[in-house]
Amino acid sequence: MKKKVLIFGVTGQDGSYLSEFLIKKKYIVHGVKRRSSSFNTSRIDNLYEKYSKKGMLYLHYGDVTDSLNIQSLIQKIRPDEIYNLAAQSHVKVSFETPEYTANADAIGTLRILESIKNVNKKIRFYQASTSEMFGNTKAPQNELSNFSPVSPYGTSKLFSYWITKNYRDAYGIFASNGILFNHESPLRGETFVTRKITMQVAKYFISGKCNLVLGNLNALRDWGDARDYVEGMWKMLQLKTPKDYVLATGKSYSIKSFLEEAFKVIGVRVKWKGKGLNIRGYDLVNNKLLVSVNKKYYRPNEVNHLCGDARQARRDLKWKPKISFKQMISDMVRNDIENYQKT
Ligand code: NAP
Ligand code: G4F
Repeated sequence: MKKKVLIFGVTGQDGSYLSEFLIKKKYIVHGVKRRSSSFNTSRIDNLYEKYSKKGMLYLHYGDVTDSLNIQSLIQKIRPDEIYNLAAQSHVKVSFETPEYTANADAIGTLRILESIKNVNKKIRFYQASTSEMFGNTKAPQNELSNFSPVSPYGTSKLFSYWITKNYRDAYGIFASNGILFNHESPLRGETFVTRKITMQVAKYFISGKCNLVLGNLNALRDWGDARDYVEGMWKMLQLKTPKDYVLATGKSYSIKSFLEEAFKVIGVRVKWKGKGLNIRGYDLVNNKLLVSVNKKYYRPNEVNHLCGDARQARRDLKWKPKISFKQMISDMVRNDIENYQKT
């Protein structure tokens, strides 16, 4: 009998890579997509085309703000494993939609866990926890570091982290938190800083025009590749006993460094002038303006420095990132160039 898996958040970056990974592992994948007035399945359309007719991928309408929907999906599908990747995942947006963010990112997890408790306590559960829960706790951060979130997103995710632990301890459910540091890819959402940068780099390469306007360039992030991280999620659910794990590369870079590296892929070097809100980046060779800063992209609170210590995952899961920072950026830029050429 093939194992069945249910993925909330299947249409997102990680949902797409995880589906592909699990189909290769011979799972039957059921994914939950939201009803939307425009198409929202572009990241999984190719998988759906290839695998739905073979009975390896099914999509269902649903929403983690709807308990009845969650309960009936779990009852109907009877999955062996559930991955909760569904979230309003944009930190800046969480300051503007705090109540919705808490409903989806915090209570959504509780709804799924409560359904698991009611339907079948043997279902294994993965919760997409995040390094944002550490806030400004000193780097490097690991499973023992203090949580101190500084956004509605981080705070909502911390509720989910704790409720996942509570249900594990109280009801014996196999429930694990993956505390994942930033991970990117060619499928990264277009409003996250890395993708925003690589898309503009591609545009500059093709058209000679670039209008990149960013916020804080000095924050440090530990950026890995999503394709490595979905494997770590799966590994967590294959252990004998459930436990929480940090997945990270252990190296962090500023937004400025990411940007310089992305322009290097197309052979452009960036020259910086000015400071703070007046900082600007120019093409070293022709002095064209490439990047400026606008206050509107700053957050009311910032997480300044994330750098993960994933030694526990390396030891127990035999997990380590394979794709380097440079390779990941190169893949993202090249993919955006291809996309740009198609339009
Ligand atoms: P993403 O691309 O933003 O995908 C989020 C997914 O959740 C999308 O499929 C989205 O659907 C869905 N969703 C949003 N609200 C929902 C709701 N109310 N009900 C059902 N589905 C809903 O995020 P990602 O980068 O793949 O990240 C996956 C998960 O890991 C998220 O929970 C995120 O918070 C967490 N995380 C991400 C990172 C990272 O660096 N990528 C790091 C740590 C943790 P639509 O496509 O319809 O919007
Ligand atoms: O790309 P970001 O929006 O990612 P952020 O806030 O680190 O959150 C991502 O990673 C978390 C894990 O640590 C996930 F849980 C979360 O779901 C999401 O995937 O911003 C990264 C940094 C921030 O310091 C931000 O202030 O980039 C800075 N930044 C500067 N200019 C910008 C911009 N961020 C965005 N989105 N857009 C800008 O124009």
